[in-house]
Amino acid sequence: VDLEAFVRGLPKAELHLHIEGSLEPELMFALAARNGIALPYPSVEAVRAAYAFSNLQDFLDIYYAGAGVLQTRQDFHDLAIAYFERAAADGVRHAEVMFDPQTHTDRGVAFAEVIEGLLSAMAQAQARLGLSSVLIMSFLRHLPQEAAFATLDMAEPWLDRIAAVGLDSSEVGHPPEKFEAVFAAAAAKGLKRVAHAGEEGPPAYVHQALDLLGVDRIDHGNRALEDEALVARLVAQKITLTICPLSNHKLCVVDDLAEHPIDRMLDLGLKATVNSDDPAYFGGYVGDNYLAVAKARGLSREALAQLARNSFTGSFLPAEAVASHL
Ligand code: ES4
Ligand code: ZN
Repeated sequence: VDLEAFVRGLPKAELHLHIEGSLEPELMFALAARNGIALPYPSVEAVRAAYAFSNLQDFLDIYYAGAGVLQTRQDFHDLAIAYFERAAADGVRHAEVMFDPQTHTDRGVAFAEVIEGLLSAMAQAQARLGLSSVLIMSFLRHLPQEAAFATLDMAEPWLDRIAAVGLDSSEVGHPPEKFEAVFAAAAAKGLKRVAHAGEEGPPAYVHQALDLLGVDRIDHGNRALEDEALVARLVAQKITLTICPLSNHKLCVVDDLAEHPIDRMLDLGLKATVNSDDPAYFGGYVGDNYLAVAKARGLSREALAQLARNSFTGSFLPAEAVASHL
């Protein structure tokens, strides 16, 4: 079989996906029309042309503006079901979906609208596509910790439907230590923890995420490679890294996909996985990410299979479910 069919045929989990980042320009225009919102772009093509980023903040400014078309639970349902259909077509059997409540509640959209729309799409994905999923509620790190606490309070009625909390948005200047107390509160409520660290921020932020936030996984973690002792620690503790090759390229975390360290990470014994991050903005879904990095780095099929296995062993699925996918 050709490489494309091989990648598609690998059962895989997606562990790093911002649902707001799966908003394709076509759906953005459809929702803008449905909700009577004017977009600052004349066409779908003009939106896509604006997706040229030189760093994380460049991207975030456009990403938060795009999310403004999401208003009702139907909008969140439509957004998520479109993602699940694409993911299923790529061989994704399980998805751990991040959402940013503050992006919506701060502009007057009720938390219930956001989460109920996502939950109804998740139930439909399970029933129609056989795709299981869990939610990761992510706090915006450029906002104060008190705002994260307010979000955790809002989520209280749905805590049994939320697997974990996460930490995203502008990394540099907003270290994990800023959120130590709210992560402790989330842990006390039985939630797992993940955090973006070492995407643009230094290795010290990865250490902090482990030491102060008690994370089960690191989102990105690329810059951990700069710190030999940290690599040894991540290997010893079997910490999964959710790597996003096309995102890394589009946000200039790597200059060239041909220099992506994914195979170096595997060779070092790190539990690397391949994910799409914000697929509508970075040029591809999870299958595209496997294929692009496989071609750029000449990855073996064994390496691709290892990455796919790591996605299940690094997931929040119970052990029996993990075993059923391996
Ligand atoms: C994100 Cl790539 C990335 N990094 C940090 N925060 C984010 N939110 C959405 N995508
Ligand atoms: Zn991300």
